[in-house]
Amino acid sequence: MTSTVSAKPVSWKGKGKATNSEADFYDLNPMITYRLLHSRNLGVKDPLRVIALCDSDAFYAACEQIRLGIDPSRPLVVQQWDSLIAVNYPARKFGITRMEKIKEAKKKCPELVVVHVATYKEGEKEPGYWENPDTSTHKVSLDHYRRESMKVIRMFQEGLPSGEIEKASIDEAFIDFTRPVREEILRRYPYLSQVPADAPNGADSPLPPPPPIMWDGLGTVLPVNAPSPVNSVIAVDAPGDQGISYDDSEGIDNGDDSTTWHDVALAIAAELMGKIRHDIHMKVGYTTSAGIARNKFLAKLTASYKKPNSQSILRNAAIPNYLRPLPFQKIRFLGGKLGKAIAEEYEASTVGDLLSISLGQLMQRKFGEESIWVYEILRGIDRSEVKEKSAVNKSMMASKNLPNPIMKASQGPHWIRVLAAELALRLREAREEMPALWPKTLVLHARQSYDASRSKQAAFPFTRDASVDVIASAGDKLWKELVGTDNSRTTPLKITNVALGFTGVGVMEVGQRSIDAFLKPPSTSKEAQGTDTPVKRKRDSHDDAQDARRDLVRRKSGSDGEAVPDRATYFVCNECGKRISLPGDLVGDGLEQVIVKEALEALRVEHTDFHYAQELSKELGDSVGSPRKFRPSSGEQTQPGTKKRKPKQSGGIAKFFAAK
Ligand code: DCP
Ligand code: CA
Repeated sequence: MTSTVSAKPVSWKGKGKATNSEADFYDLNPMITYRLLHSRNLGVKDPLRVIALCDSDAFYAACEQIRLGIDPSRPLVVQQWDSLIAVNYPARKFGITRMEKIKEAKKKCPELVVVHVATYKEGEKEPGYWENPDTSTHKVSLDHYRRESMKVIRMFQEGLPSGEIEKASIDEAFIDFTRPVREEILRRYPYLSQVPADAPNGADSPLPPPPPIMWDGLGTVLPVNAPSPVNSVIAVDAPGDQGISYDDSEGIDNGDDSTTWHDVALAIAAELMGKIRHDIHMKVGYTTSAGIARNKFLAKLTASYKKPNSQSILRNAAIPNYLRPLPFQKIRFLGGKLGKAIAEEYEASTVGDLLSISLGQLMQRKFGEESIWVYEILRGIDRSEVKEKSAVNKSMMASKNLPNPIMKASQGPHWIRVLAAELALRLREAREEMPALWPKTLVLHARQSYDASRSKQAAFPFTRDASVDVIASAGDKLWKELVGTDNSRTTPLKITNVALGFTGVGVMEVGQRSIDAFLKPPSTSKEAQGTDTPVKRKRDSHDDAQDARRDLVRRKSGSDGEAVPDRATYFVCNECGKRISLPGDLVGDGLEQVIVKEALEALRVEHTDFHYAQELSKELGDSVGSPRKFRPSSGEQTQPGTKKRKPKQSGGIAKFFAAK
């Protein structure tokens, strides 16, 4: 990696000089002390916070261009029915925009490559690129784009193991560079790691002045003084929809001497971002555009400054001139009623128009609790965190708007099958990442004309084989409950949307996994074939996590005490000395050893949880939770005369017993 900032040690003579005297923007150059630099968990208050928003260029169009191996310089659009949903940059040169009709686009560019988005059709397990797909029989599939999106996200994760990444949409993600950048600053400028002996206020002294920055090759640095181009400003919430004007300030240091340590942080983040973007382009083929600034709001705003295949950097000093001309109703959450009310109240249209309104004035009006957020966002302050979203999708929904509404109940199963195919594929793919994923509930929504949607849901069968057939038949049952049958209905039908989805998609616990294996008949269970020798499968991260948990369980409730035979159906708890056994119906002949072992592990986990809960309960005292609330799993051999309580239902082996 090339160094963009001189590593020359600088003598200590710094002071937190304010480079921007703009009273409206009061926090552009906070004093950065040794204490702040050395603190680790400042979170959103970190004065060296650096966030990027990285967005793929003309994403669906790029996905199709790469899938089909088409030259990227050829104009290409992605079609959904008779509209365009993505237009690549060569096609944009012909003036083609999204939401245009195919006919108009072809008139503008006769050599235009038009790809219709993949669709599901009934009877097919996978979506395909069919000839003449029809909205009355087919359903759009975004699966390919989701898969490609995951490839890009994985490249972010590989490129930045210590940074936080939040997927913001199918083709964009926020990256929190604060931590890796701080590590890099301390590595490049080792003199910052110690508070100098002559520092007047010890650790609370400001850092010495930063070294000069060579911005060349790092991206477009937004100008500090010149007003920003109006077009790029407009494209806040809809990058790419507007015409884009290019600013050629690449590599310019804006001729001012106001370089700050935050600028150094931005420059390092720009290096890291540039490298990741380059790798994405080389390895998976997508070009991206990024914005780099001090928070999410500004990073997003900056990302659309110059596209495609570019990155733009918003220095704190450039914030005022970038924000002032921005029509504030383009800011997310200020586009609706709130923005309209503010516009009317103050006869204002740009951010600049509102800067003279004090926080007190905002609060006195009707903007109440939102006043602080409004006041701060207008000054480029955004405290929202970059939060990694759980890898587990809590729900998966497949939905279809019906241009030809369903008029008879018997037409439902056709669409349910189409939606089931999408769900089956999505679950299968999610399980490639996380094998133990299991949807707890299947839900069916149906919207009748313009009424609100109605829904029915049911527990989803506990099976690994979530095939189209299994999902569709569960969906059909829900349909009958929700809509009835042709014979049972007395009121006419006009269903304009059907959606089928999984909710509560989570990772099975150890116990649940074994239950899954139990539920498979031995003849169809791969793992159960060949009775004694477990079939080897590829290890995955889930296995590692499980191993770690098992180690912990072994240490706590371990089988290290009494020697337990290899084919044992019990273990002896180190903590209470009790022998904990699998119930009789699980230990009969014919059950494969690997399954028994898993069930035993599940029992062990639950038993340890019991002890843990008991300890916790003792520590917290009865006011919080009585130890009586917790009990060992039903596997414990109860003393004669002891009243047997119901096993806890939360998970582990108990769930299995409950399900039996
Ligand atoms: N998309 C869609 N319908 C919309 C907006 C977007 O189907 N109204 C899809 C197609 C886009 C993808 O989402 O390719 C990403 O949306 P973007 O707004 O990021 O647009 P692009 O990536 O196509 O273009 P840009 O380069 O301007 O980001
Ligand atoms: Ca995009």
